Amino acid sequence: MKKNVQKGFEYAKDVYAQAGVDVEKAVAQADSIPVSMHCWQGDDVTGFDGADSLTGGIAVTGNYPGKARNFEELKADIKKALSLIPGQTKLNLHASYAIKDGRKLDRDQYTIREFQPWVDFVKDLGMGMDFNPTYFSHPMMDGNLSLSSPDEGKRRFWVEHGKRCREIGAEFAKQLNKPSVINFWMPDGTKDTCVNTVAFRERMTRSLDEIFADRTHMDIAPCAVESKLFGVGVESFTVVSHEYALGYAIKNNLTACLDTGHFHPTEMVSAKVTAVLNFVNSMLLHISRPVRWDSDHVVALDDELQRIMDEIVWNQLEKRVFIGLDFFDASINRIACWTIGMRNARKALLSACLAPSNDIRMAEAEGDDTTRLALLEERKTLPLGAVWDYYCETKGIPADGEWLPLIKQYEKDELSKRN
Ligand code: RNT
Ligand code: ZN
Repeated sequence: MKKNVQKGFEYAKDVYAQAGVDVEKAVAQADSIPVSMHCWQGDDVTGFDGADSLTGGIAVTGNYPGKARNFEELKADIKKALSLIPGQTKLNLHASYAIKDGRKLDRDQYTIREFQPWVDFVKDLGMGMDFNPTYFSHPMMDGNLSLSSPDEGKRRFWVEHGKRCREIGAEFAKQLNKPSVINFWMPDGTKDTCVNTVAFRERMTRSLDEIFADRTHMDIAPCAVESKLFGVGVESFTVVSHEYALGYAIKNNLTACLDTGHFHPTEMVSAKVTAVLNFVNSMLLHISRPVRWDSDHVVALDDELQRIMDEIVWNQLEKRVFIGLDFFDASINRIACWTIGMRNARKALLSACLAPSNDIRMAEAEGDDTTRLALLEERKTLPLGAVWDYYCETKGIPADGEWLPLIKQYEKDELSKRN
């Protein structure tokens, strides 16, 4: 342990003790909350199953050198990022990252075989794995339609894909002994005004009902439905809007997925957490950073991230809210993207655990809103950084200021050799 880190920690422990907070307990709590790291930041959502372009109304911008081109490179990059991220991490995989090894089979035929190499990879690292059917970047997409396509052949293809993904996710959970959340996001919608919105939603509902009719493994592989406001080229009508997704999840006892980039600019997901949890047992978060639109910038340690983590931790919702990240930035080093975003999520969790939340809540209960505001404000400058550095060091993870040179070195040794 470096001397200044130890000294900083002793000071921080003192300051927090004065605020009535047990630092060791808070660190252990923050460390144990899982955060799911999305595989798709590493290769700009390209995947391995043959897509030549990204469709579905999502977009990656930038052309920073060194993008992972295959399974080996993506694994190496993920491992590098993980060596710089403390805490319980899961890997969040998309079905388009199937390892086919030359076998000719399509998304409606995938089985655990195409993902066993991924399971082996995360098992070695002691991690769990979440999963996503991939309803984009594929020739069977009907434009931007999948499960709501009027083309019955295409609709059936995507229903089968959903069913296969549920089987695969359940297998992840069994082999890894940790729940696997399976998230369904469909980009379905129209560029211009849609007049028979009912027909699209009826087909979507029929498809989802077919996929979720079989209720087996819902305990170990809970399924989530992700809502969205609009996409690029899907501006006028989104089939799985927020009301649709939430309604479907409530009615069918599924998990509700809220992506922080999928709402109107002044709408905050932090304000929705305890509202939504009145009606569903669990929710999934896709934490992103929307800049003016669903831009998927790297997650920053901003007020909204902190508010989300405060809501979860202060209301003891850790077991009901699955936390995942969802962003893709190709304009800067991609491994730094993972590292910065994941470390920020964990910092916000740590800050939530370290805050004197009991006193804040007590002030509120007593109607002392003055004290509530004073404590909320003072909490912002408590010595979080000193505890963070100490936490990283005890986990064998580089403290702030120390991880970036390691990424720069990796860029020189590995990434610069890819072109
Ligand atoms: C798209 C959704 C979705 C995707 C990933 C790749 O707007 O947020 O979650 O980002 O599935
Ligand atoms: Zn998302």
